[in-house]
Amino acid sequence: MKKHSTLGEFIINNQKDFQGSTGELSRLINAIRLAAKVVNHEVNKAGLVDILGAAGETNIQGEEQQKLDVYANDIFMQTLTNRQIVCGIASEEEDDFVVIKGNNGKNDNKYILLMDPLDGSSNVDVNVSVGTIFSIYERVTPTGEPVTQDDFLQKGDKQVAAGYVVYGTSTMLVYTTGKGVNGFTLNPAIGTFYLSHPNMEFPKKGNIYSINEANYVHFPQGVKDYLKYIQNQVEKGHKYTSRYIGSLVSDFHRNMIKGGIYIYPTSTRAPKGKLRLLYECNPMAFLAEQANGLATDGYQRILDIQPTELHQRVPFFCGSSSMVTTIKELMSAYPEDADY
Ligand code: AHM
Ligand code: MG
Repeated sequence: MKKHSTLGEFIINNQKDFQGSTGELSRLINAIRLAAKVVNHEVNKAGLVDILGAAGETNIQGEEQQKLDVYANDIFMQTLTNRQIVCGIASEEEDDFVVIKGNNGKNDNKYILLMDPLDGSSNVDVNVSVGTIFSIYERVTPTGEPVTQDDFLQKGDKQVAAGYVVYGTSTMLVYTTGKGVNGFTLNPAIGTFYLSHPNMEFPKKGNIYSINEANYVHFPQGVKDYLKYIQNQVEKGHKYTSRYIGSLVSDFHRNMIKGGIYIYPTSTRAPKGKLRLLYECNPMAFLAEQANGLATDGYQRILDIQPTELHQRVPFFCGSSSMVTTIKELMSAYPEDADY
C-alpha cells in the first residue's frame, strides 16, 4: 500500500482480502464515508448558530433548523437507505430498529448497521469534538425477508466491521474489518479522506485515565481501588494523568494513540452504566481488540455479552491491555452484584 492512499483506494485494495466478496461491504463503507462528509460539513457550521438560527428556530432562508444529532441521524439513514446497501438499521436516535425495504419491496442485502449518529452531542455547543460510531453485522435471518430483532441482538464478537468518525480539529474516519485498525484524515479542501494512521495500536501500557471522577462516591469499590492504586503509583513517581473530554470517541481516539484507559462504570446513579452496548461499546471494543487493547464490563469481555435489548446499557472499561487487566483484577475482589 503506498503511503498516501485515499480511503476509496484503500477500500478497493482491501476487498480482495475477503474471499468471495461481492463488494457489498465496500459499498457500505463508501456510503458511511459519504454521510460522514455531509455531517462533518454541518458540524463545522455549528459555531455559526447565532447567525443561522438555533435548533427549533427558523433560519433566514425560512428553513427549520434541526438539532445536530437528529440531522446526523437523518443523513446516515437517508444515505444508507437511498443506496440500498443494508437491510436494517438501529440507531440511538430511533426507539426501534428500522427495516429497509428494497425498490420492489424486496431487499437482498446481507448487512445490518447499528449507529450512534452523533455521540457526545452536548459538546457541540462548546466547540468540543463529537463523533459518529457504527457497527456492522451480517443478518442471521433469511435473506430477502424483513429483518427482525434477532439480527440486531448479536454478540459483538460477530461484528464484520466497526468504526467511528471523529469531528475534531481534523475529521478522521477510523475503522476495522477485523484485520487491524486504520485511520483516515479528511482533507476538507477537496473532500477526500487520506490514510494517515495505518495499523493503529494501543500502547500496551499507558498513563492516561479517563473517567468522570465527580461520580467517585457512587462507584463500585473495585473502581475506587483502581483510582487509589493510580494515586499511589503517582506518589511513587509514576506519571499518570487524568484526561476526560466527555466524548467517548475523542477520549478513545486519544487513548489509542497515546496509551490509556476509558472507564464508565456502574454507579449508584447509573446501576447499569451509561453507555449503550450495541452501538457504543461493541464497536469500540472491536476496534480496541483489533488495536491490541482490551474492553470489558469489569468482569466479562464486552464482545462476549449476549445482548437482550436494543438500547441496553453496560459498564465499559476499555483501552491499553495492561491497564484494563489491572482494573479487572481489582474488580474481581468484589462480587459483580455487590452493594456499594
Ligand atoms: P450521549 O450518547 O448521550 O452523547 O452520551 C454518551 C457520552 C459519551 O460520549 C461520553 O463519554 C459520556 O456520555 C459522558 O458522560 P458523563 O457526562 O456522564 O461523564
Ligand atoms: Mg451516544
